[in-house]
Amino acid sequence: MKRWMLIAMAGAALSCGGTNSTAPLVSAGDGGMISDGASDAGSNAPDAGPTSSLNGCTASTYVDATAAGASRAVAFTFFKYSPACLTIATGQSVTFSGDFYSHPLRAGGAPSAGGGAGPSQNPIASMNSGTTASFTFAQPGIYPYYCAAHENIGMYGAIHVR
Ligand SMILES: [Cu+2]
Repeated sequence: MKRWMLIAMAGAALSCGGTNSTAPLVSAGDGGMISDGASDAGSNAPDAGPTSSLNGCTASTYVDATAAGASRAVAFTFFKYSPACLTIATGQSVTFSGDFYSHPLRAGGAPSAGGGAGPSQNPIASMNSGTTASFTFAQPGIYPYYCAAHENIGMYGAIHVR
């Protein structure tokens, strides 16, 4: 029994070394941790970003705000967020600025865009008053949000945390 286990462990170590010599076990992009609908664990290809539309946001519409000096602000006025689709890094915060009374903020998929709750740990809080709110995103994922008053005319977006 003991000898068998030693042999099995040696075999596992050998096969692991063989894999590492040709390609990393984990993607260089995001380690397969981003909830983008396409698992890439074990792939050496860089992550292409979100592959499916969520609240109108797709890989090509996210604005990259991961740089240290980038503005991570979402402004909203008449029936739209700008930028509606924002990419940040884990641990960064996003500030929403506008009139929450006229544009009540909600976390989740807009009903008119297919709905869905998004990640359960979505830090975006419901806002019904005030003019500014900041939320910190501690986990990778895609966090949808929308305006309760105008989601039916396209007022929604998502924060992509990588
Ligand atoms: Cu609105």
